[in-house]
Amino acid sequence: MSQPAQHVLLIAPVMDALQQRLDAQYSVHRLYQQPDAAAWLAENGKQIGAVVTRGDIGVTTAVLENLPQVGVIAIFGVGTDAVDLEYARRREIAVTITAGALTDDVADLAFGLLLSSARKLCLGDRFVREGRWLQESLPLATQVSRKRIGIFGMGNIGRAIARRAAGFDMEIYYTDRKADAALPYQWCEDVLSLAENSDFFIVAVSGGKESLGIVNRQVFQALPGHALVINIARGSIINEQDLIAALQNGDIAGAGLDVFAQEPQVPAEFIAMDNVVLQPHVASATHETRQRMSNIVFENVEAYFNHKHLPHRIN
Ligand code: 8YV
Repeated sequence: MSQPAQHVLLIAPVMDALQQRLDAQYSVHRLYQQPDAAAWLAENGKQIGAVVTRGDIGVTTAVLENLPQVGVIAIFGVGTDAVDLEYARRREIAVTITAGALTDDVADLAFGLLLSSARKLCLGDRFVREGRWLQESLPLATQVSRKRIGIFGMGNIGRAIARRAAGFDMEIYYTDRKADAALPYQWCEDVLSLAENSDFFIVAVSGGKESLGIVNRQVFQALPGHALVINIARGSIINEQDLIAALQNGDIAGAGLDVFAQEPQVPAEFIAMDNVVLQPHVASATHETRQRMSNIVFENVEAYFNHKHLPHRIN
């Protein structure tokens, strides 16, 4: 077997420490810095052995078509929705993710958003900074403990959110493709029945074709009027226009969002609403987790070029 080329194509910037490690070991090409990416690919794509990209960015099939020797797509993240896995399978390109590394951080941020939305933490912070405490009092907030939480998607992250919810003595409901008899939580057969049972509705399902726009007007209407919607998964799962309408009509009471349909663009309607807490897609963005993610990506690229078993391959 011929030695694969030790050239790495970086689709988008990743953590500096990872870029430095890759630069030290391989010939790294940064597609995002090419003024004419198509021309660069046509000329240089043949030498690329490994693609490194982020979960939220992925890599297009059009790019992969220019990489005849590529053997691995190492994703800095867990989302595979921006990679055509079927195409990768046909070409026998391995896909690796940083599974496990970010579960706790994402669950923590889901709870951070839940607490910030319910207890009006951002509003309270602005209230103090603006000196309004001197004249008035902050409107009452919503209790979190012992409420009903509905978790859409019971993968690793959904389960980590449920464990945190148990610490708040919450009643835990979830939906997924099928019930898991080992889980001590109440399964709902679909998103609508989950919504009916949710004071807090958490989107923790994978992005991609199957979940595209699935949290829509019907779901918002099935939620109680006091419900808060939290999304730490993908912007594509929620129909953003329907969410804006539901917030404007008072079908739901608020939202906490880390992800959006067209990042980094955030609809002006969300920015104008005091009952929406916004974050710039940072659920996995802690020093500790990003370091672990970097190590995993590097290990997979290294294993690939050394013809070793890829430790985090998913296909
Ligand atoms: C990252 C993500 O923020 O895991 C994913 O799929 O979207 C996030 O953890 C992203 O991949 C890095 O920018």
